[in-house]
Amino acid sequence: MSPSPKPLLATLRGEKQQIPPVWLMRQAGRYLPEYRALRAEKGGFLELVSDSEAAAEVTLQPIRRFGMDGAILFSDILIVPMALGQDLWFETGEGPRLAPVVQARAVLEALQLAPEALAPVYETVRQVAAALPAQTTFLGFAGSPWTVATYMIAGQGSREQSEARRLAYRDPALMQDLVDRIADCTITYLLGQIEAGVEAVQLFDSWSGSLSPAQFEQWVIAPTVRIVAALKDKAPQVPVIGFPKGAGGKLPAYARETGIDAVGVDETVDPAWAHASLPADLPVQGNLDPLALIAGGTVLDQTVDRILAAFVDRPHIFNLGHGIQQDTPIEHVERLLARLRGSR
Ligand code: 1CP
Repeated sequence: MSPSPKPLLATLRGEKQQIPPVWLMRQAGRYLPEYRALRAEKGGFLELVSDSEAAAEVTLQPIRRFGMDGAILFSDILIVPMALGQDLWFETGEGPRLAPVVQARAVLEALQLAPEALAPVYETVRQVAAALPAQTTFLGFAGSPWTVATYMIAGQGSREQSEARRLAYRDPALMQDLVDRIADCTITYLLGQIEAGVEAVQLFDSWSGSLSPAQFEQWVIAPTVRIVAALKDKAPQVPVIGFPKGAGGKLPAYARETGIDAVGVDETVDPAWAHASLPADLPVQGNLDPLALIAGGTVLDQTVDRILAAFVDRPHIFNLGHGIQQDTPIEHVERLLARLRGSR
């Protein structure tokens, strides 16, 4: 096998690589000193995201430092609620906050997409696309409707997504309208990213794990089917990665039913089980425990080797099972990459 010009994109299209391409979720962020410096200069996270030149620079930082096979657009899943008119800010040391929370129809009805709010993101995409090395694949992304809804309903990250799950039982029609509205906006947003230059997109469903099987069908699988179909209609050449974190035993149904081109697997899933249970030849992305990366040493090496061995017979994109944490030593990322690149 000769190496592909864009190994990550080729893998997403079903081509197995000798050495799996790699990128890390949240690879642009606070574990990098060059990120912390630029964020301090700009004043905060939202300032960084809305400054296209700075956001493009942050997107490129892990590519320059590590030569990752994929560059992920520097933005956030909460840009969609912001574009729908929900105020978004960051509490220092805590995280994102949204107001007002969506618990009643009147609040939902007041939300309307303001397309100009997404314009800085498309400008970031254009700048990154012009600067990226030829072998690097450019990934756009959005949150999945369920995960975005959990923030819109609770106003912040929430334990077991209780507020959203309660609302889904109490008023399923309201929940459906909210999920539909987020899905419509997500389709527009991802098509905008594609038009501006991303080559593949990932749907982050970070909080799909708290749903019962029937709710998972309704709030995760069904909206994903709709989004993937709409993207395929307009941009059939652009692969879609679905990442239903915490889906566990519901992964095979998700992979079969949604139409996604590749599936992200979190670290709680046994890679050998994933290989045996997922459709043959479906590209799989994952699934190193971010804490094994922090641990480093032989624990890291053994965990990496086990993942490589499990997915050796299918297209595999090496990644973490969830985002990289801010106290991850940079030398451990380097050790991981050396292990992968020397693996075959
Ligand atoms: O510098 C800072 O303080 C901000 C930290 C930060 C960063 C670096 C946030 C706030 N967002 C981001 C960037 C980000 N977020 C990216 C950029 C590209 C990359 O991967 O390098 C991406 C893809 C996301 C996606 C995202 N945002 C998700 C899905 C992935 C995941 O980790 O599960 C989620 C759930 C969010 C919400 C969010 N944004 C930021 C925080 C701290 C959170 C979590 C809040 C919470 O649940 O309490």
